[in-house]
Amino acid sequence: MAEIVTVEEHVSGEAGPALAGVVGAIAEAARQIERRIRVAGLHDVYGAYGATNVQGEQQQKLDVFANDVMKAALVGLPQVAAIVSEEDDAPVVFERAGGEEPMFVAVFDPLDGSSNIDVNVNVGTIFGVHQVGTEGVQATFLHRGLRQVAAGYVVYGPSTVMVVTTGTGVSAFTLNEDGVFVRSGEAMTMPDKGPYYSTNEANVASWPVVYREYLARLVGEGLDGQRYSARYIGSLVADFHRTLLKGGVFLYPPTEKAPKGKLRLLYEANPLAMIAEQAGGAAVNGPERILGLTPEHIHQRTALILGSRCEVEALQTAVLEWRA
Ligand code: P6P
Repeated sequence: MAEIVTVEEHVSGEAGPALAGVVGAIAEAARQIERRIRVAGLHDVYGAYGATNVQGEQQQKLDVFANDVMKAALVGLPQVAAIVSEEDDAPVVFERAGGEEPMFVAVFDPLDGSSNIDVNVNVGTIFGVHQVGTEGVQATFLHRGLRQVAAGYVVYGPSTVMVVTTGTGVSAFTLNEDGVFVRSGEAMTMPDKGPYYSTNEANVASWPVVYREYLARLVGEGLDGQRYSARYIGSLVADFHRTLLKGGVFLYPPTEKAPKGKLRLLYEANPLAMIAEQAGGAAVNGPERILGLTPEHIHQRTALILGSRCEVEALQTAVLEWRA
């Protein structure tokens, strides 16, 4: 019988009890989100909530539910100083007695890809955790992704899997019949190339030409002898999870509609970039490493190309030469 290690036990062993408490709270929220999603068709939780979020997007009822559940799980932890959510205009700073060491800020997209729920397609929760430094809580919101002390996501699918890193490798935890996230993978590494590219090809005509030429290479002769198939679920967490396990590249380049990129830096790109790098992959915005970007505001968007080192480095090289 394989040893049962929970996500809380694993993180505590890697990074101590305080950070394990934060990741454990996110796991508890994920359990509640999974229970609601699993029977979404039986309750009036499909469809729009009737409001728009700071992103200008129609909030789905489950977006609001997931956001409320994540906040409720984190607000009670003395080591959590504040949170940043895709669904909230501003950070939520908790009144803390102070003196608690260490203190953390959690940033998250509580339910990414939620419009897919109505058609029973995978969705996910994405999170990053930063430690409050001497600069104080407010400065923590604009930390570079390099300073994340933990990052990960939960993909709700045929099974519910939580993938986490605290900076010493990537591990996976599968939600079991008793509602416990049990370790199902450790020291996970991303294949160094192929076989999939993952992008919304309807946007190709509006990409900068260097991205169009790069995609034409993948579709045509391939890269370093690797030929490619297309896979695009339209749910970032699911597209990334496949890329982590099977290899290849996910691309969301700048488009005419989103010239600075569509995906959010703090709570989508940075957490997945940390997982990608910890698994031996890479993540860029085109020319630059995602984790090295300094955010200007909490809902900043970015272009995002991440996955296997071979494909991401080939794209980054092409963009740098194109710009030169
Ligand atoms: P498009 C879902 O709305 C999301 O934020 C990500 O999960 C996904 O990768 C992306 O947008 C899909 O965008 O423009 O291809 O529909």
